[in-house]
Amino acid sequence: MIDLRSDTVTKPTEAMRHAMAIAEVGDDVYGEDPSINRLQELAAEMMGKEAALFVPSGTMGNQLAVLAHTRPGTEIILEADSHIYYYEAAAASVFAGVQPRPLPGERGVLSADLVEWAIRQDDIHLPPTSLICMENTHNRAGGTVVPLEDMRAVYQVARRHQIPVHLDGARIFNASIASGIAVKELTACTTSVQFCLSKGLGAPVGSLLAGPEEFIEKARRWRKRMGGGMRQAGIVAAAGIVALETMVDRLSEDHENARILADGLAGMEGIDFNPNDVDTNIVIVKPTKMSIRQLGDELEKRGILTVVIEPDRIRFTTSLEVNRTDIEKTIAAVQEILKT
Ligand code: TLP
Repeated sequence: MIDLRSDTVTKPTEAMRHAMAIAEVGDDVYGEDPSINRLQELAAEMMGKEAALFVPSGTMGNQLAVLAHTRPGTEIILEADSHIYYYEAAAASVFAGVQPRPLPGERGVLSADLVEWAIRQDDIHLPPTSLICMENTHNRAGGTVVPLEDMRAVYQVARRHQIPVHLDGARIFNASIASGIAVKELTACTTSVQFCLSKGLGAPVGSLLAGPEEFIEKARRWRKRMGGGMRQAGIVAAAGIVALETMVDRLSEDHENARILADGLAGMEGIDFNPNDVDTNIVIVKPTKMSIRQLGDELEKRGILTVVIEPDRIRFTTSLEVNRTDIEKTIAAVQEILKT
């Protein structure tokens, strides 16, 4: 199968499996797992933050951030297609008791003016704004890179109003590689950041939440409360260290493959999308000659897996699980399906 459903389908490399086999471990709830401690220090350093916390998933990382930054009855501003709003099963409302305030973005980019407009005045009727969230790269916008100047503008507004900013940086390394902007420059525009090891970086499990020391201590308490104290999880953290040390640069291969796929699909009659919207490893298209189900099913019959993300849009995601030949086969398959 050619698996283009997501970069979450990536499997650990041999080097990761070896590192896992020999990982030094301890009880992380006592802070005694050397592999987790090393991973957290490395992550904090790479993100330019005081501290970091290893968490089982990106969703948990984001939700611990919401929990640690806010209090019930407040409101969080986020982009209407962001993962925290769209794909986390209303967790922010369920656990943190906050009200989401989704704002429309342009290619996933929140306008600083709109954010400022949405910040609540001090009024007994209104929920105080307690957090602003951004996402880079932006998944549902098509893996788009949020430009540094837009992040800076939102951060300046947030600082003026003394509101913290959380970045869902599940694919922050994709954003950095594609834009040539250092991760630390991007994260300098946020109070906290969550990034995933288990996507294009290939590690089997885990994400990191990074931010100020005091915030991370609060998040650690929340992680325990949510049952996320993982004991000898150094076994998986070891793979995460390999991911951070050796897998970041290779993301450019995924971007090249997505570019080839986008260019290949762009000329086809029966496919509607703008290939210039493809910045990283995600290609989202809209078939115009057949239903999304038909296209997905026909691709699957030919051994190609994709994901339906809207009733009329399908997503192809490149990762280390697919190579150039797979991409060429995919382009040929779509061409053949559209002709019939
Ligand atoms: N995204 C997954 C699905 O949940 C949609 C995917 O296949 O793309 N932030 C962003 C921007 C993400 O794309 C994801 C995963 C997460 C957070 C959550 O990470 P996990 O799956 O580790 O909870």
